[in-house]
Parts: sequence; C-alpha cells; structure tokens
Amino acid sequence: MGHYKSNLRDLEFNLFEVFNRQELLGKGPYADLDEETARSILEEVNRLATGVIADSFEDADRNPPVFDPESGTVTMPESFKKSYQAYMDAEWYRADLVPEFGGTGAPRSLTWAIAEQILGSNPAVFMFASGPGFAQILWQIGTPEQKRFAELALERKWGATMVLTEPDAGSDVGAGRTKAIQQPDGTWHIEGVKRFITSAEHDMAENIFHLVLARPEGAGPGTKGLSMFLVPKYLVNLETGELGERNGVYVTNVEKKMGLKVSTTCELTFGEKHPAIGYLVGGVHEGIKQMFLIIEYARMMVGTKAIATLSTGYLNALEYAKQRVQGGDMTQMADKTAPRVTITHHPDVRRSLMTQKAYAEGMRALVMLTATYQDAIQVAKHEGREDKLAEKLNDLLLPVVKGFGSERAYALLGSESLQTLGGSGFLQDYPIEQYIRDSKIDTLYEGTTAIQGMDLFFRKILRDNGEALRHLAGEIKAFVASDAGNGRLKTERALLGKALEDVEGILNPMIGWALASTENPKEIYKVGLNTTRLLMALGDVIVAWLLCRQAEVALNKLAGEVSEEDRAFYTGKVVAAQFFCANVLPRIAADRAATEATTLDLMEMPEEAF
Ligand code: ST9
Ligand code: FAD
Repeated sequence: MGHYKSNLRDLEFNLFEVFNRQELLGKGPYADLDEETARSILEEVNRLATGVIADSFEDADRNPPVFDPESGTVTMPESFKKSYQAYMDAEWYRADLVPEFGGTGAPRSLTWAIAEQILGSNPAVFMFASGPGFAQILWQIGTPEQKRFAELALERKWGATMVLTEPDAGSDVGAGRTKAIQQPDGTWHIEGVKRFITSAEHDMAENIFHLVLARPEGAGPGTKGLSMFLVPKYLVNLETGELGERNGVYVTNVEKKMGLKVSTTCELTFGEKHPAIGYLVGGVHEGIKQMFLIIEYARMMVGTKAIATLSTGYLNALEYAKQRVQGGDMTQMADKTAPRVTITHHPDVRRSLMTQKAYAEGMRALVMLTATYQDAIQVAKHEGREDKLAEKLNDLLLPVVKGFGSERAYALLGSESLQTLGGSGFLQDYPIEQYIRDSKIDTLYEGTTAIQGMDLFFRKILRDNGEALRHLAGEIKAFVASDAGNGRLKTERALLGKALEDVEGILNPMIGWALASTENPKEIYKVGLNTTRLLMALGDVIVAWLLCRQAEVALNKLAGEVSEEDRAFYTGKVVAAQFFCANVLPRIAADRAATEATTLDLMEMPEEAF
C-alpha cells in the first residue's frame, strides 16, 4: 500500500450531496459532462493518485534532485519522473483548461476535486505539471505571438514558472529590482537575480518558460511599476515551433530544504552570461494585475495541498489507531488485568482523531464551497454576463482557503496526526513526518499567513465595504435561524450563531481602528495585531457552518434506508459537526475578548525589550 489515503467518498459527498453539482452538468459550459462521467473521472484520478503518482513520494524525498552548478542543470530522480510522466500522459491537466484551449470544460468544483487527490498524493507532480495552466493564462492575456507560443507550450508540454521573489523582495514584491531594458526590435533584456523560483529547472520538459515581474527602466516604484515578461529558457521559432538558441536565463542555485525536496526551488539569474530576452506580456505594462491571475489560482492550490495533506495524515493516523493495542479501557482503569484495547478506545485519542477528521472534512468543504463560486463565475461567463457576487465571494474565501487552511493543516498534522502514532510517528517508517516537513511551506509561499490576514481584512472586507462578507454571514444566519436538522442540530445552530456574533465582535473594533487611523495613524497597529486572529476565527466559523450543512444532509439520509457503510459515513458527519461546534467554536469568544482588549503596549515596547 502506498502512503496516500484519499477520501473519494467525501469528495463525492460534497460534490453531489451537499453542493449538488450534478445540477450544473449536461448543460451550459459543461454540456459534454454528466454525473456518471464526472464520477468515473474521479475514480480514475484516484487510481492514479493512490498508485503510480504516490509511488515516488518517499524516494524523491530521500533522493532529491541533483543540481550541477557548472551547467546549471538539474537531474530529477528517476522514480519521480515516472510519476510525473504518468500524470502528463493521462492529460488530467486538461480538466483545468477551457475548451477553446484544448480543455475538457469541467466545473472548477470537479477540477479542484481532481487536484486534491494529486496534491495529497505527490504535490510536486501537480506543480511541475502546471505548464499547461500557465500557458492558458498567457494565451488569455498575451499578444498574438504569445498566444501561438502558449499553444506550442501546451502541445509540447513545456514547464513554466512564476517569478516574483528576490532576496530583498519577498512579501514586499514591489521592492523588486530586476530590470527590463527595451531593445530597438521591441523585445526586452531582463537583468537581475530572482530567488526561490519553483520548478525553474528540471529535465522533464524540453523547454521551460518563465513569467517574470521586472521593472522597465524609468518605471515607477512599487508593484504598479512592475511589468510581466515572458522569458523562455530556449527561444522559439513561432512558425515551425522549433527550439532556437539558449536564452540568457540560468539557474544558479537550487535550495536545500526542510521538505518538499523534489520540488526544485531555484535562484534564477538573468542576463549575466548573455542577454535574457523577454517579451512584454500582452504588450501592456500591467504586471502585478496579470501576475495575480496566476497567484489567485496558486493560492487556492496551496490551500488545497495543505488540506489534502491533513486528510491523508488523518487517515494514516486512523489506520494506525485502529490496530495499535495499548492500555486498558478507561472504565477499567483500576483493574491491571483488564484486557488491553486498541487506542481508538481512549477518549483522548478519540478527541484527537475527531479534531483531525472534522478539520480535514470541514476544510475540504471550504475548498469545495469556494470552487462553487468559481463554477458560478464560469457559468456566467459562458452566458455572456458577469456574476459579481460570486467573484467577490471567491475573492473573500481565497485567503481563508490559503491562510487558514495551511495554518490549521500544518498545526494539526504535528499536534494530532503524528501524535496519534506515539513514538512511531517520529519515524520515517510512516509518512506523517514527511507530510509535516512537506506542508510547512504552505503557510509561507504564495503570501505568508500575515499577508493573507491583511488581504482578508483590507482588500476583501474593508475595500469591499463588507459586501461579500455580509452575504456569507447572511447565509450562515439563515442557517442558524432555520430548523435544519429537525431539532437534532439545535445546539449546534445556537453555538454557530454565537460564534458568528463573536467574529463580528472581532471585526467591528478593527473597522473602528482602521477608520480612526486616518486621524491617529497608530490606531492601525491595533488592526495589524488582529488580522491573523480574524482570519482564523472566520475560518473556524465557516468550517463549522459547512460541517453543520453536511450533518443536515446526513441526518436526512439517515432517516431513510442506507447501507451499513453509508450509515457509518453519515453518522460520522453528524458527530463531527456536533464535536466541532461544541469544542472549537466557544474559543472564538476568548479571541473576541482579546481583540476588544487590544492596546498599543506591544507596539510601544522598545525592540530591546524582546
Ligand atoms: C510563490 C509560488 O510563492 C509558490 C508555489 C508555486 C507553484 C507553481 C505552480 C502554481 C500553479 C499555477 C498554475 C497557473 C494557473 C493555471 C490556471 C488554470 C485555470 N487579488 O494592495 P496593493 C494586485 S510565488 C487580486 O497596493 P502592494 C492588484 O492588481 C510568490 N489582485 O499591494 C492591486 O492593484 P489594485 C508569491 C491583487 O502593497 C495591486 O496588486 N508572492 C490582490 O503594492 C497592488 O495592490 C506573493 O504572494 C489580490 N488579493 O503589494 C507575495 N492583492 O489595488 C505576497 C493585490 O489597483 N505579498 N493585488 O487592484 C502580497 O501579496 C502583498 O500583499 C503585495 C503588496 C505584494 C500584493
Ligand atoms: P519575508 O517577506 O521576509 O517575511 C518574513 C516574515 O515577516 C514572515 O513571517 C512574514 O509574514 C512577515 N512579514 C513580512 N512583511 C510583513 C508585513 N507587511 N506585515 C506583517 N508581517 C510581514 N516566489 C516566487 O516568486 N516564485 C516561486 O515559484 C516561489 N516558490 C517558492 C518556493 C519555496 C520553497 C519558497 C520557500 C519560497 C518560494 N517563493 C517563490 C517565495 C515566497 O513566495 C516567499 O518566500 C514569500 O512570499 C515570503 O517572502 P520572504 O521569504 O522574503 O519572507
């Protein structure tokens, strides 16, 4: 058995029982897809994800890619190449593409369900395989020549990267110093050093194209002065599709990392040996806006990766717990001769397992909910209109998926999943230690958690005048006020209502301080002291709401005829919602009290006092 334990049943439960995605299929943009086909796609991806894709997960960690500084090349582990090739051969990446660009026309909810399985099985496969996705964005925003380039990139399965970060420009992308110098022929020469660039070198594709943020000479400061350039590793003859000269962009270092070792993290040097030729994307100077098309996708991906890892971490822990015999049942504590039981009998192990289950399944539902808004955006586009509300809700939820999802997943993998295995969890005999190392990055890249918290408050709530949040809160309030669960979820609905009030109690003073900061600038520090707290509290409330919605569906099913397997599944859903509401939500009141008591003491403390 491989390391990856998928949860296809729960993915299908979300898609077809909670969010009723079948209602969208067979018409509009998804005319060629029915429920049966969608289910068979998921099964096929599951077979791949639990098989050949998972196969290299451990080996590629123990035998990571080898960098040759002389040639600037990377040799990938053979085991990993097989996993990657299997994914590329199956062409599941097409699910993410629009039909006009060789895609299958699948709803985003289905494509994120596909993605979850690959990201849980071997996340670097998904990242190395994102060339076609990058190509689609280039095709959407590029000049006619760049569209042709994008078509070739798709056809030839070229690799791709997003290139923002520099030694002095991490969170602060606008501090980037990489220069772009216009040439008489209309091309640009890029000069500078970027770092931490994922997938910038490997030996699994004949070409790699970089989408690079650089500052044209004379352009203004900050992110708005950056433009996006297409910088291929090999120049391309667009008529014949043949590769031409080696371009002047080279990998000059590959980082040694704590985890996710098979994903190459590269220093990329432009124009040192010979000119690095770049093409201004779309012929317009809108670099940061263009890059955010990729970043939005990548933030969803990173959150999904983290949540998928927690899910397989939990299922591995569960399997172990069902077999590990240790100690007697607590009711027979005093009897030293009492039979020994599996650790699933111990209340504290049950608490731990249920914490993992509730978060893993609740956060999967959060990904799916976000994806349903992306479906709505697609449907609207197909009908030649815009769904502004769905766009705003998607925007609102992205920092929650990414920031809250990655923080909770990483914390729980360590404090609960590994812990369930006792000392054995610390060994490389089990996959959880690698899960922890591989998922730590999720709270860091694509914008750290601090950045997600600020994005949520300033851009997604304040700048939106709270419109999307009000809509979401309205839905939660309507659920609280309903008779969902026929009395069985009454306590949970009350706890949910109180927790939502507490989140509003965190948010309202923050809005007050933000407004007051126009008079007294230091008040903004009070906001900054609470943005991460808000992100986490909002995430917990949304997860609780989604678990309750799942419990409502489950209770309805349990009222009818169900198989034994389904009875267990639905019972687990009801208990997960009850457990989460009772054990997690009350803590938000303490967070609210802490927010209300925020002072400037910490900010006024001299640095030496740390
Ligand atoms: C990285 C990569 O870490 C890690 C993994 C890579 C894996 C590769 C594979 C990924 C797959 C991708 C596949 C391709 C896609 C396939 C698709 C298929 C269908 N939302 O607030 P301001 C924009 S990479 C939207 O003033 P500052 C907006 O244009 C490195 N747009 O910011 C705005 O203008 P306006 C990741 C946003 O103070 C403008 O920015 N690095 C958003 O100048 C300026 O906004 C990071 O993520 C948003 N949420 O700069 C950096 N926010 O306001 C983290 C901003 O007029 N740092 N814009 O609309 C930040 O995000 C900073 O907050 C900052 C601040 C840089 C934006
Ligand atoms: P810093 O920005 O220096 O942050 C340090 C700490 O300060 C963090 O805790 C941060 O939250 C906090 N902080 C910083 N600014 C603020 C603020 N204004 N308010 C509050 N707190 C703040 N980049 C790419 O362009 N392309 C890639 O493909 C890519 N892949 C990566 C792969 C890996 C393995 C790694 C490690 C990084 C990758 N990155 C990539 C870079 C990544 O996006 C950055 O590391 C990340 O954005 C954080 O920047 P930084 O490391 O410079 O940290």
